[in-house]
Amino acid sequence: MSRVIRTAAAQMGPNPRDMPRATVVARMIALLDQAAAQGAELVVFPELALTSFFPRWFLPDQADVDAFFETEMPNAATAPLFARARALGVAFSFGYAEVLQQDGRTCRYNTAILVDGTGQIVDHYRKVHLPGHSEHEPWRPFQHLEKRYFEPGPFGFQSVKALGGRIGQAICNDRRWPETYRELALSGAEMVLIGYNTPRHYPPAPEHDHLQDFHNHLSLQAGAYANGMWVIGVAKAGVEEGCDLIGGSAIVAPTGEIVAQAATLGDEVIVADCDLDRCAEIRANIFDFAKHRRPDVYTRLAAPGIAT
Ligand code: CDV
Repeated sequence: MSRVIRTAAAQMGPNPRDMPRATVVARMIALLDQAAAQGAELVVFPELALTSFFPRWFLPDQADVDAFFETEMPNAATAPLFARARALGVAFSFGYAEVLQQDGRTCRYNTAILVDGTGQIVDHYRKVHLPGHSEHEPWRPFQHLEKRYFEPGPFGFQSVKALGGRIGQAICNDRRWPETYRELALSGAEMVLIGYNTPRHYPPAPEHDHLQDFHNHLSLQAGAYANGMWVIGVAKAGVEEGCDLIGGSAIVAPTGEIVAQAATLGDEVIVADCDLDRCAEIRANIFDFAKHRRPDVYTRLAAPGIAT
């Protein structure tokens, strides 16, 4: 039986702060339709797809922060996306800011969900690696307050059975960490979906600004190759509220090769046939985990300490 998933990366252009969710969702439906017309069975949208990337602002009033969060999913704003995808029988994933009550307290996560072709949410991932800072730093041209507005996802990385294979998710900064891919691969993931919002300017190390596109693909390609799995990287791109976000959405094969890449910084669909059986090209050979991996000597990897 074929295990080819025709997969679309649905890159999105900027979401201005005052763009209503209904308008954003209408753009997502247009991208979904384009992808489905090309035969896609899975459409992957970016991190925090429904709103502007609000961690760039210091918002002293919690009500202003909460306006960017979703209290339930699906909800009135996203119901049309769920309905269209279900009618088309297409699976999809997207990121959003999630607030929920857990163990008697309010928790806020940077979340991504995977929805299967019947409209069921089959995976709920909460971002583990939150970049940035938690206090207002006025010296920056823009803030990166993920550590203020979210708490880290407590559940780590796991893949789920979906679309005839095993699919995992990660979000933006997670893609720079080798542990993300290895944890997912060890859970059996054959494909990893990763949305991102990456400013071209990195205030703490501006000398690396010219490397942002390189580091993006370096991370996605290395993660795919060293773990023998498909990686779908999807940007929210372009100039969003004066902040320049990189594009470069890419579908990466288990060999580390980019097989499709976005050419613009706006709403754009790219499609590739992702054969999950191609994972074996790597996993049955150079990265045959059972044969060659040496967890017995990787003792520092899961330990909290860092040698000084
Ligand atoms: N949304 C992100 O996680 N962005 C980070 C930036 C701050 C470096 C990233 O790793 O792309």
